[in-house]
Amino acid sequence: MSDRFIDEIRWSAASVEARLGISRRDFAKFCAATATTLGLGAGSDAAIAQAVAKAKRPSVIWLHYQECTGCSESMLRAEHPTLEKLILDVISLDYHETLMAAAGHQAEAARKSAMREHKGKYVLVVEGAIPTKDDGIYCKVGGHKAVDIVKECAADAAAVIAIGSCASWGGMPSTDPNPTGAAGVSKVLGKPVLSIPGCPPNPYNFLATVVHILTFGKPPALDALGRPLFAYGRIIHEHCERRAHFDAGRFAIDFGDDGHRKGYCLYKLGCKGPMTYANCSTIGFGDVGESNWPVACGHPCIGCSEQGVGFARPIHALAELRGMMPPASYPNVVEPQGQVSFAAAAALAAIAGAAAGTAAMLTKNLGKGSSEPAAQPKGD
Ligand code: FSX
Ligand code: SF4
Ligand code: F3S
Repeated sequence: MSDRFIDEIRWSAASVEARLGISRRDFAKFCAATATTLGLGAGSDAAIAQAVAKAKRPSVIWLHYQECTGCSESMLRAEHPTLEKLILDVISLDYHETLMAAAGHQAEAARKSAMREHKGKYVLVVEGAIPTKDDGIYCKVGGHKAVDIVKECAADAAAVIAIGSCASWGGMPSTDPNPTGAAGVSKVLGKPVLSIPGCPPNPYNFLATVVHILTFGKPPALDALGRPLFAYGRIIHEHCERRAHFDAGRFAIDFGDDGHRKGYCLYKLGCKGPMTYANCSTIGFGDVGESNWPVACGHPCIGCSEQGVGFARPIHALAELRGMMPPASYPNVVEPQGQVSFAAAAALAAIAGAAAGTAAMLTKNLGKGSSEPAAQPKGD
């Protein structure tokens, strides 16, 4: 931990303990973990500490439409800090239909008042898809159509965050034939928005994004779909703990078979990790320890965060590999003792430019026979 960070923690100790209600140690751990999640360099934990301890809490208006509230549930399972801490200390959650005590006219008044008082400064979070078919008639809150409320709230927001796959690109409600014309926020607004897809999304990706905005006054680097690159920059298959089994050609074929019990690759059970951009394997879910994500639990990834994959392709259909086939032509990594394979010898021979001679030399030097008939040097 950097000296600057320790000074920062000491300096803001009173503020942290009094305002956040968590110990300095827990606060330091939260800042360091967030900096790591964001992939930031040395010293950024100090910047995060300062921003979270001192920054004025941004007003957040959180809207819900076609969804299962799994995004909010996912947030409730976050422990560093808990959602309670997030609500009370890091952000000012002024409107959230599921969590707020107010109802009816009082709830509407809370939304209007937050929009008025924090005009141009509040963060709008949208959870759930928005029905657009038949002029958006299929979802109303307080007598107003979802599509109209989203546009109204987005007009004066400092930032718009689509949380979950439903809000990002339509998600499950947009599954063919999509009877309500369910669409994501960016489609409804006609402009890109910051998106945290996943069904549900990982709460730390949302937390880290909010903390980045608090700390640096701008969102983290995004891809063309508005997804933070720190979380969605690589496909799951690139950093999956079962990847070695994929490369070695070891697969589970049926649930509960020997390969499944041994933790082999789930590709042949339909895993969509090779088509899905997310950090599920590296960040885990729910604070129950490492390796808590679908593939680690023994179920193939269904691509819940990826448009065109999740809810669009049959769960157990094979994923497209796009140029990543398990290598079938490599020499074995471990040869049976006393044997040198024809493939290994031929590979070395090709490098030396003298296949037959090198194969013969190899077997001679090792003093061991080849398992395949090697070309013999021409004799008389
Ligand atoms: Fe549910 Fe959220 Fe899925 Fe959708 O997460 S977990 S259906 S992405 O909007 O509540
Ligand atoms: Fe992991 Fe799925 Fe790729 Fe196999 S196919 S290595 S289980 S992401
Ligand atoms: Fe979803 Fe696949 Fe991650 S199913 S939670 S994107 S492992």
